[in-house]
Amino acid sequence: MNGAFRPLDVEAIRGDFPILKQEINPPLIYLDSAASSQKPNRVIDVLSDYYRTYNANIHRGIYRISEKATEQYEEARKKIARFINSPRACQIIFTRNTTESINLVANSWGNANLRAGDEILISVMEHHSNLVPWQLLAQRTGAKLRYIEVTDEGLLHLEELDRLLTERTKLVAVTHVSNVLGTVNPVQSITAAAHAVGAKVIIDAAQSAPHLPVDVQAIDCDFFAFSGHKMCGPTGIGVLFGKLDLLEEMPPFLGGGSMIRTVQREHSTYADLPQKFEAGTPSIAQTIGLGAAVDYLNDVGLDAIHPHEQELLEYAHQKLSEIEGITIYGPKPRHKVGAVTFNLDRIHAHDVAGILDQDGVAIRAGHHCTQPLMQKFGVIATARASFYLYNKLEEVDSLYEGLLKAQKILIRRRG
Ligand code: C6P
Repeated sequence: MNGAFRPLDVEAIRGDFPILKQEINPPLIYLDSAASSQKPNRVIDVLSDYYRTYNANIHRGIYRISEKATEQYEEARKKIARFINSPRACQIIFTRNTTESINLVANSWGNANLRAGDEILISVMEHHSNLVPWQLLAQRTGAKLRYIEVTDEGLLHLEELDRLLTERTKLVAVTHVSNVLGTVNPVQSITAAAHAVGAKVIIDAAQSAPHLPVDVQAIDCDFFAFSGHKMCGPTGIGVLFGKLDLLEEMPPFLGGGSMIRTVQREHSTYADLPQKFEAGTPSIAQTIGLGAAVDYLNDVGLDAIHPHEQELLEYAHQKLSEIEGITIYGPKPRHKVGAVTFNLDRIHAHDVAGILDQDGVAIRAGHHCTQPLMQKFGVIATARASFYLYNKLEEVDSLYEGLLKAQKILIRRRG
């Protein structure tokens, strides 16, 4: 596969993903990439190559394979910096995942900067990863958590922003793309409005970085967090981007090896960025693997991936809307990326997922780590099909057929 073709050659892409080429019955129809994406050969090969030929710790060994591992690890940092248009590579901090990136900001920047009476503004569509760390921070500091509501259509109530943003607001934490509704939020204008009252902004990009070209300088956010495993990379590697002045003044989050300059019995001094925030042995293979995933996505081209996913979404909306007794949550496809979320009348989402699995169709069912959003829509769970570059229209047909089958089996059984 190479990046020369437009539009996306889905069959060629699928050839890059060995899990999709397995001879199994029924074949795998993977519609759960929002939970974790599949991995192309290029990433799997890079992981294997590291372990087979130059496995060593980094930033310490004065020998060839350690130097190579360090070089590849730091090369991945540069690739990721370019991928999101970070001004400098040292503004890319490697973590385990989005969750850890957000917790890093809450504990380091948050503890140092928030006081009783300050406000943190988040939204009702946040993943628990961009909610619970702020609740904990509010409990530690006496700050107050406030919410941007979600409309019935699944968009943010942005008319409320002027009222919610005041000189008390110290931080705005919003998701770029909702993992449930797929809603794409206007993070650039939210950031500008937050900055106008002096608040800092963190963007949860777990569901945007895999699908949309992102530019942290254009958004002008203060922090930007995402996970490797949702964008063709391995698990165990996440990213936090931060503005240089903020990262420089922030205290360390975790203490230990690699993050220090000098250690005395009573106190220590800390390493420069990014090492100050990378205590202990990092996820070396996974980081190098994420670098390969970024190469892969660049070669295919996010500008080609996005229209393909939109076609899948449009088609899924159209097909699923034909099903009697279905409720689809969230906005029209043009306002979203990646996912379609729904319920069938009188059937629990887990039962829907179970029936689909009999035919090899993998979707996610549950609260998707967004309980306040579920409460807003008055449900305890939904079913969600999510798409990525390797999905094809016929797989939407299989989803559709599977849902009809679920209705037939489960509604008849219940009478
Ligand atoms: N959402 C989903 O199925 P981690 O687990 O740290 O890699 O990502 C957390 C996270 C944060 N924000 C958003 C918007 C997310 O979607 C996720 C992960 C998965 O929707 C697993 S719950």
